[in-house]
Amino acid sequence: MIKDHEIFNSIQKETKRQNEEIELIASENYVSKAVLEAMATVLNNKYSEGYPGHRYYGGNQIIDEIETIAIERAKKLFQAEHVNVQPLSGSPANSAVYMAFLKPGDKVLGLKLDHGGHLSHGHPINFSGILYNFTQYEINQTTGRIDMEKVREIALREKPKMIVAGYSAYSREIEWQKFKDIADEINAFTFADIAHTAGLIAAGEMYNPVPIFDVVSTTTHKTLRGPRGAIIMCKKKFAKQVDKAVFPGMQGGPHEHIIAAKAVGFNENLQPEFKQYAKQVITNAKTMTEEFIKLGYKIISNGTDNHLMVIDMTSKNLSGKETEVILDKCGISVSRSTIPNDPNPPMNPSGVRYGTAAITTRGIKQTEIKKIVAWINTAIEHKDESNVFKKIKKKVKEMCLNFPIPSV
Ligand code: DSN
Repeated sequence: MIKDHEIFNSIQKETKRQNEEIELIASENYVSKAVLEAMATVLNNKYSEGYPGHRYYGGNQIIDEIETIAIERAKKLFQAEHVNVQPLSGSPANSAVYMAFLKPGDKVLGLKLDHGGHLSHGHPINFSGILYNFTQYEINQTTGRIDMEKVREIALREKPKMIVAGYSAYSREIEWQKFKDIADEINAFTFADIAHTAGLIAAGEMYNPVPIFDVVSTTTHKTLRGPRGAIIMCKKKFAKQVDKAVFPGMQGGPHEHIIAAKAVGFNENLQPEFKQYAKQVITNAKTMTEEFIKLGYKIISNGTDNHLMVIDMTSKNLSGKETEVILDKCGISVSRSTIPNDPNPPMNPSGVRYGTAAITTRGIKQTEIKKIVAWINTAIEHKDESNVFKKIKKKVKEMCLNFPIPSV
């Protein structure tokens, strides 16, 4: 029985929008019905501050069971020695990591935001940049890749207490072992934020930093295709300090309905079909970059190893925001993105980030990718013609209805 028609109607409209439009935002995905169902349960009703076997409230026997299953599945998935499944999302997870390993004012080395990093990797307007003394490294302007010699040079000069790797808008493999070797030279902690590529790593399609790095965080809702949340993985010797930083350091009661959904998602990640999915995500992204390159678009690093790419729109005389608005009118969602050394501000940057995690979940493959890129190009070439957008939107809808999102 529907009790709240107003919200129900909005949810129905959003379901229709998601089902009839193309999602190319690199950080989004569609979860299974099983993941959605776990979230909408009575587990929401429970307070369970603490950890399995050590709670500050009664009645947590079953909650302990659920959280332990989530932990064990995540450990198996990433070959992790210790996992904390309670972080509410990516930034809270990262704040707990810093709290566990650093004191305010400590020096940290992270990738600059406009080079593909994340706000929580030391941007001056973020808690990370306010509380800690970040030095930033950059990607090489010519190759579009991280220059490990340069990272080493900065690390040896600055001697940070922690080095952060793992990014939000970087399309290439990361040389985890080289980061670790550099960190060892200066006795620094290694922290990987794999929020974007975790699903591809879990599926064995990208290199895994978990066995190498001291501590690794990831959100669970991007390529990992689980509920909106995060986890922290670390070496056993850091388990206590990480757990203490999450609770009571940063958070109160964990969201056990989300933890149950994380467990359901991890179980899906462990299945052979998920490996196939991850492979196809990368194949689709590679196809997308090839199609864009054929049409004269400039892709940072000239290709991709993962699910995303950043395209510099300056050669098309459009900003990232303008492109985002045009494509929105065609039923295609993308996110504007900075490009390295972007002359424009983050709210109106010069690039667009595209990702294939969500569309691949729908079953979209190379044939459709080629059509999607052609539609994007047509929209951009006819940027002032709303009748062109309407025609594209119709074709987008036709394609989408052949590839329904899960749970519709
Ligand atoms: N908002 C996420 C992204 O789009 O990459 C990162 O926090």
